[in-house]
Amino acid sequence: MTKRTLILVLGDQLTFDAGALHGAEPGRDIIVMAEVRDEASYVQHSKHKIALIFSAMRHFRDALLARGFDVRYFEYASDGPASLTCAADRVLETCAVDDIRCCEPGEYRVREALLHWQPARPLTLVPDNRFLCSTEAFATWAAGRKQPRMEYFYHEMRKQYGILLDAQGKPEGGKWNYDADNRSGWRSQVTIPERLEVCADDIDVAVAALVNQVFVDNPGDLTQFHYATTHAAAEQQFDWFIAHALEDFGTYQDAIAEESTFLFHSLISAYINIGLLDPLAVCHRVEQAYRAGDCSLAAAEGFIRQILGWREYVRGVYWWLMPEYAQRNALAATRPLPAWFWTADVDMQCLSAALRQTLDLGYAHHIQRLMVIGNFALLAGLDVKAVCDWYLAVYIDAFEWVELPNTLGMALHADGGIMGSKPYAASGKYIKRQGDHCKQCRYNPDKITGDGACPYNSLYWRFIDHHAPAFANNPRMNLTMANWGRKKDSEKAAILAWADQQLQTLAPQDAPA
Ligand code: FAD
Ligand code: DLZ
Repeated sequence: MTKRTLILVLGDQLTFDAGALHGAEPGRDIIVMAEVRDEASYVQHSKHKIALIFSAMRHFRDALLARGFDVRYFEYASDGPASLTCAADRVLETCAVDDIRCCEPGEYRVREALLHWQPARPLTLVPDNRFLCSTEAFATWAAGRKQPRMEYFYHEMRKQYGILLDAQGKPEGGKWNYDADNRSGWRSQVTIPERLEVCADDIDVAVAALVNQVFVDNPGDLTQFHYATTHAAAEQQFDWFIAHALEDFGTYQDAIAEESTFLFHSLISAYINIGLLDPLAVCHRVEQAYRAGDCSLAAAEGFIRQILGWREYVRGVYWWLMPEYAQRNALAATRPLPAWFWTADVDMQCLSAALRQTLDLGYAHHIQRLMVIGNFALLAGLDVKAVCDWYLAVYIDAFEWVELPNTLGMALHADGGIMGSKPYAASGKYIKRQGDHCKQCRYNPDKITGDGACPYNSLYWRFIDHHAPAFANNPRMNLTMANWGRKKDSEKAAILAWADQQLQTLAPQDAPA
């Protein structure tokens, strides 16, 4: 007789293609899904994230039911199971099954919980086949490399999946990377297309009411919830992106604009992360658009690199180095997180805008996360753990496997240089060049010290000065170090004193943690 299996489906594994559902049979196997307190409150998640996950879970439950599956679903309730394992235990009490199956969780924390669980039946964790590089393959690739850089990993992935290759198996157009074409600052005369509306259904409305009631103090304004919660609606959003935004995605990938929250970004990270879109299918669609002449090679390559390259790479780094990775703090950054990270009440226009949209919508694009918010945290030496916890909480797409390497590694350079060969540190000049926030700002990006000087400037030089020993042997920092070295001692002293004063105002050392 074939075995009857309890299949535990987590809130970010919402796809029929998930390994745990392979071979699952309606009428025989039992599927368990649960909205639980532990997952909803291990950080103070954005209301958008909880709403997206609960609503997408309920829609997926209905899709499973429509295929005839026996689904035991726990909607969020005060007397409901507190954890995923408690939910499964409750079902095990009343249902006779032979074994339990679950897809490998995305986060180390949840994997540990499952491995320490002692269920009534044997548990098998199956690999998460949605990722294009297995954790083992990544560890093998990275082991023994002095510098396991994303770029080389990405070349391997392009070859392995045959994406954007020419007939000889060489990179399409002769180059692997067209980043040099993708760094334009914002030009305000460019027209930004209007986004495709998402229509909320009864499930979305019920979930929003629940989230507003239970998670009332969490960040996020659900009157501005515009996310797709089904596979079909996520596909529509992605279709819209291909037709209306992909062509300009590359050019303005690094831009920051006062007048646009989303620019030409795809907004699909959360959909891919929870299973509403498939990463390989997304890459194939973008390649098709290029081959059909609908977008430039630079746009297609720039987009595919983010998914086939960066997304897989950060996941590889996470599982390769956890749990030790989460403890890293290579630049000994310990300053408390300022309270305005939770209110956006700060005068720097770029920072305030990025924080405002983050807190309201659960979204900021990559350059806002990296070069505006992350850059401030890096220059100010904010506590690594506090910053990582904040990023994990506020973004709709945040799961530790992707959030941690991006925040701790890429933004804060706290991993000692795995995610980046040099820190992503920049002065106000970079922000001025990439966007138009400075025009509205009370600070002047061309001034380093004195009233009205943009704080990023003095903080940048303070950062360079403080970490000079750490960067002394880094050839990519030579120019910056030499520029600092050429300044007169009196000028250096004035910059450092001004920076300390700025820090004391913006991020007091004695602020409550
Ligand atoms: P687009 O700009 O349209 O990019 C397309 C897709 O590429 C994204 O949807 C995403 O799937 C992928 N992608 C792009 N860059 C990265 C990257 N560095 N790492 C992984 N995938 C990438 N992404 C998350 O999904 N979750 C996070 O919690 C997260 N935290 C971040 C924290 C920091 C400090 C930084 C610098 C980046 C973080 N990112 C995170 C990566 C990236 O910023 C987001 O994926 C992106 O902004 C999501 O918006 P989008 O879908 O419009 O992306
Ligand atoms: C993020 C999240 C939230 C907010 N709530 C739930 C939940 O109630 N039930 C669930 O199964 N999953 C939830 N998730 C996603 C999990 O936290 C996610 O599966 C882990 O972070 C592992 O990646």
